Amino acid sequence: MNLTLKIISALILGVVVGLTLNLTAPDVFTVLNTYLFVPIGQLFLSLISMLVVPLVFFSIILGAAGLGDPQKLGRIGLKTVVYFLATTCFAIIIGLLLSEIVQPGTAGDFDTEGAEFNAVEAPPVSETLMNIIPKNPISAMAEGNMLQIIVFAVFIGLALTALGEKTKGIFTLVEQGNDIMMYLVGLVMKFAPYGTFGLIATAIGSQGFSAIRAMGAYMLVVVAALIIHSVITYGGTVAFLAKKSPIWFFKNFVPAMTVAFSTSSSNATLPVSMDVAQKRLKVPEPISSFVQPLGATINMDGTAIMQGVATMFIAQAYGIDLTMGELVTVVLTALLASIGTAGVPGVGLIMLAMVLSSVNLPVEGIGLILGIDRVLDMARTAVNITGDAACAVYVAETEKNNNIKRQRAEI
Ligand code: DAS
Repeated sequence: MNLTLKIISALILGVVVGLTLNLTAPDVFTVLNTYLFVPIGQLFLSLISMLVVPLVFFSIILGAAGLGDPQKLGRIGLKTVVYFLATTCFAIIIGLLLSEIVQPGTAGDFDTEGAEFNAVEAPPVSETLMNIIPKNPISAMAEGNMLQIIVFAVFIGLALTALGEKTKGIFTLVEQGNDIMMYLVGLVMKFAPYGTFGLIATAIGSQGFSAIRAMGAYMLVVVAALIIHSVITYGGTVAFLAKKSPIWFFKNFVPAMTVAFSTSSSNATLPVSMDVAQKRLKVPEPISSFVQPLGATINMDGTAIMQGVATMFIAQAYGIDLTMGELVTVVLTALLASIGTAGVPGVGLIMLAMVLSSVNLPVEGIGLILGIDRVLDMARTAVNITGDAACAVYVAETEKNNNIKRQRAEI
């Protein structure tokens, strides 16, 4: 059985075991969860998280150097960022429209009196963007500050390109470092089915069927918006911008989506999503190494959808009508919040407080959706990294066409 099938089977088995034990034998679930599910799940999460910083560092250097001249890096950077911003805005609008049609916040009596949430002060996005230049690159790596690591690696990559032959030895070292990281990714991926099973059994089992049932309408709208956005935006990107088959894209990217689903972490999934994009979607390494780490850090369409739907759900639950001006504010702040969201579990919910505050909605309303967020985090993380891969496929295809046009012009 190939790895994809093994991972999907493990995912399904984890859901079935988690739900069944939670419903029929909660005590057995507690024991198995403590001594089996959590340990193997955390072991897998630690193994892939261990590779993220060195892999992003080496691959971004190669990406920036491999793209050659800064002009090409600038062109690809601009294409990538414009795509990220456009698709995130589109994602939020899908979430808002669907919430307006379905009205999930009016689907039941929600205990708004009892709802509470202690908002952790999220760093303002302006601060995040101002801090992207690392004062101390080593501490940026130690803290896992992905934006600062990316910026430092881009500078090194540009320097390697500028210095050319003089730094050939260093370039070779970086290439070998990246090869080592990608080899280790392959090794860790053999453990993915077991890790996926453990993570899913823990997450689904500890959530319980009751939480899933109670938040049915809200979950339905978020999941439906995630699917609509993936099919229309990413399917459309692959079909019309990259002129490839969407079925080919989603079928080949499933292993990465499954790992994202089970880990709920874009950062932790990055080694896998880059490996899958390069080997199965044939995205050239320099483009994959630039687009996907940047996307895992600032491009979170799935999170933006959750933030749009959650804002509408909470407004509806409190009987508050948002004006068109407030809806535009929600789109802008959810866009900024998804840029500021780190690629780790649950951060999207913390950034939601920023979106709610922007339209004076009660932040404690997050208490209504807290219980189900862990499950939804899996689905939105899978969408987050799929958007990065769709962008990489689009950029790779248009760059290939650019090169062909340039070669024809030179003949
Ligand atoms: N789980 C985050 C991620 O890694 C996103 C979120 O919390 O919404 O993409």
